[in-house]
Amino acid sequence: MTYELPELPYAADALAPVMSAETFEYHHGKHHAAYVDNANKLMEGSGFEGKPIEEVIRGSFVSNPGLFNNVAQHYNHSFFWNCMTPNGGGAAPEALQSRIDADFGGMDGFRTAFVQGGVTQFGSGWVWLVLKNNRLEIMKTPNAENPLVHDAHPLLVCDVWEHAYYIDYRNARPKFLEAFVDKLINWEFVEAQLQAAG
Ligand code: MN3
Repeated sequence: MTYELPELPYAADALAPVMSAETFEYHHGKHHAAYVDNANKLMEGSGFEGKPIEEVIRGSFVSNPGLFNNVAQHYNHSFFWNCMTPNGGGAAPEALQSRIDADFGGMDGFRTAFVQGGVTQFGSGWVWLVLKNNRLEIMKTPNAENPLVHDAHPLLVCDVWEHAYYIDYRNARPKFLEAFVDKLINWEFVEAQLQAAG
């Protein structure tokens, strides 16, 4: 078996009430698990066996959409769980904050741009903070797409598929995105991605 469903980096009820245990039961336990199962089935005989996940994602994007969708969704969800922490949000570490100040004019500017990116992603997809051409940018992607196929380094992501927020926020995607920024973001993880990308 190539891929395995990762354990959540916190208890399933640790982010409640911002993100409930019931949401994790379905989102991690059913949706993410299904992407892992499908990725493993589609990997067999694909020619991508044994390759690093980033290479599978970049290599299959055009040539093998079925494999791409499931492997990229496994990558995106694993990344998403790590972007959140109990009592998250608030201030970013100093090095990251200075980049946010330079490229968004401060944390309020980042918050507005990130929420707007997620709100305006029409249909299913993701909103990301990425490093591209040595600048921080907001990137929105449809379905399973991610920054790896757009020559960018992912630093932070929020899932804006309806399954990510419908249990806790019903149709209120903006409220979900605001709560994610204000209360869930694990800025230490985002900072570590910036250092690794730099
Ligand atoms: Mn999802």
